[in-house]
Amino acid sequence: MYEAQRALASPVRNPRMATVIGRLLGAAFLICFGTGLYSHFLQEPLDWMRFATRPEFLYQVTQGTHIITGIACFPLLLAKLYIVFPDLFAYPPVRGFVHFLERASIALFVGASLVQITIGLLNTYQWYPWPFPFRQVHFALGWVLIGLLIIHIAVKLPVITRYWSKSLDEPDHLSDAVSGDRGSDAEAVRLWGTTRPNGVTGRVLDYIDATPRTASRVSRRGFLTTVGVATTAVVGLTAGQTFTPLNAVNLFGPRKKGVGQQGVPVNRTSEQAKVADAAMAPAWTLTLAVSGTERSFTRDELLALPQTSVRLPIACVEGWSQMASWRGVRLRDLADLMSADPDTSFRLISLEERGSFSKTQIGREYVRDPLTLVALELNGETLDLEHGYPARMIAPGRPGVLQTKWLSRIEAI
Ligand SMILES: Nc1nc2c(c(=O)[nH]1)N[C@H]1C(S)=C(S)[C@@H](COP(=O)(O)O)O[C@H]1N2
Ligand SMILES: [Mo]
Repeated sequence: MYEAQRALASPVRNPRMATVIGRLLGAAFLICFGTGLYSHFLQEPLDWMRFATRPEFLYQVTQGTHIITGIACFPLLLAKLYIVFPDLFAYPPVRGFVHFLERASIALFVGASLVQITIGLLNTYQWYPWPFPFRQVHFALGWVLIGLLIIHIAVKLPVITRYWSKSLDEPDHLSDAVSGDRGSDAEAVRLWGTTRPNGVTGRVLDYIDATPRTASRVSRRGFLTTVGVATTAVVGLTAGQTFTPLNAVNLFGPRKKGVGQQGVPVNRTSEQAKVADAAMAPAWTLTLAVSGTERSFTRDELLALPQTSVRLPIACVEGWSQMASWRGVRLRDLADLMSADPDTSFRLISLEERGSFSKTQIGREYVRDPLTLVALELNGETLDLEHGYPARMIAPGRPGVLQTKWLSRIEAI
């Protein structure tokens, strides 16, 4: 055990570096968790919840951030694992109950985070090589991870506070030990290292034996640069699917801006949704149902109502988004035509018969918003079948999954 640790000693494997990377990782986790919760509750709101409809690109930003911070976790988590890897061989493996809890929670934390970011990434490619429902598991794991993160931070608080604000160039415990400060050496061992069976301090002294100070500083910087470059690369080469300025270097993002019918990517096609016949049928109507009264509108009748033009993005939970121009009838006007109460929320029903997004709900804050349309046109043309012809929902700040395509019925709830 001790030999294994000795062989793995490296200038980047120290508590200061673990704190530096841990801080970045913790920040990425928290942002990812917060934006993920927001996305979750947009899709499954609790009764009392109301959501902001401005800025209209809000979800584009929050979900883009969710995917970007999730992707950033890959290099950061790998870096962190690299730094603390020798701890796997700590001797004795378990020093008591608290130590056992600490090690078990970290093992769970590492395992769960790897699963979490991997299924999240695969989801952005719409690849589901597992037998469980993605969204529920991703949501539950998010809570598990936050719980374990809190335990981890609590356990490591002494190390974190000791190394929080030290610059990499400042002498730290390890170099203090070089200069013969046995007190802080012992403290560093208590906080981080292990003790040899004969009582001589283990890792810290090893590390000192192995690495002259100047060399260690260079390779710490080198390590941070590598992690920085790797993180910038994975983020920079996918973020173009959300942030237009990076579109040209969007190599890994599953969707490209402007690629697809009418310049907008398509998520679920009419073929996958099996709606082509019903959508193209001349007999199509959109039925509105409010407190017992029903009224059906043909597409021509909808076109004869006052039309509004808006610019709103499609912002998919998978991270890609695309701004577009839409034209159609305000949902608010249709609700007023049906004399719906201003507090009414609606259920949107698609021609699509199966599929988790064939029925969605739209809260009153969106119904009353002047930008919320039953869209009939996209980017100056009749809405393409793939984008939801004859009519689809488009509302500010809503996730793409709730922008129901191929509408057939809108009912008050
Ligand atoms: N009926 C129906 N509407 C739907 C979907 C669907 O599967 N069925 N997918 C949604 C998703 S996940 C997104 S991101 C947007 C994409 O719209 P677009 O294909 O026009 O870009 O449509 C939404 N509307
Ligand atoms: Mo989506």
